[in-house]
Amino acid sequence: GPRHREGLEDGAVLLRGWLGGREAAIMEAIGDIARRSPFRMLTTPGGRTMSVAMTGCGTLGWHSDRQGYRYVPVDPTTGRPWPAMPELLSDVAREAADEAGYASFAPDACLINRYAPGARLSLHQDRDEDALSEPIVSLSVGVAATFLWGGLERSSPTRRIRLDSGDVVVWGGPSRLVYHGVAALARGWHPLTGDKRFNVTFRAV
Ligand code: AKG
Repeated sequence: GPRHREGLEDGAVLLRGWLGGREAAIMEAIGDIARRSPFRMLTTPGGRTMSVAMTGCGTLGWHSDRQGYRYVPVDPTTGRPWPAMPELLSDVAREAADEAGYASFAPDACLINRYAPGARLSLHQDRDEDALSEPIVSLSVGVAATFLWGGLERSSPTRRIRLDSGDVVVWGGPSRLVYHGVAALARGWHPLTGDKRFNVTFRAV
């Protein structure tokens, strides 16, 4: 659909339809990355298997295991560096950040989340980065999801926001540490992704 922008709160915006027809090229870029660093289900520090499958790109990748959450320069699954961040992805991230008021965003890490029906991401803060002055940029491709947008406390009230394919959310500044998550993915169908949803989150670490 057409692009339009919705303020979520101070420092956070939802750019509806921002990808504007670039979803197929983004899915190709994700496919190239996943051929080199496959999707995997990580273990939380508490020993649970996450329902979202993940991979990444850039000079650092996010990893979780019994030792905790952290960024690592080598993919533990392959023993090789993470695939480089494709220019298409860094361009989309920089342009969206710019539109949201965060100039010259230069992410080091992309985290790629793949949701099958029923997969969910519980409420959390993104706080494994040192660069808390830089925003998070998060794009959606495929089946629509319900984004949970809370506040600065885990107990803050949570809004439910529908994210469609092509939408981008940017949060930073006063909203950088807002708790957020994704409700269990409903059954759906999208021509590019089948019954799945892909999310790419860009971070300066
Ligand atoms: C994260 O990767 O920290 C997310 O919260 C992903 C959000 C999404 O899938 O829309």
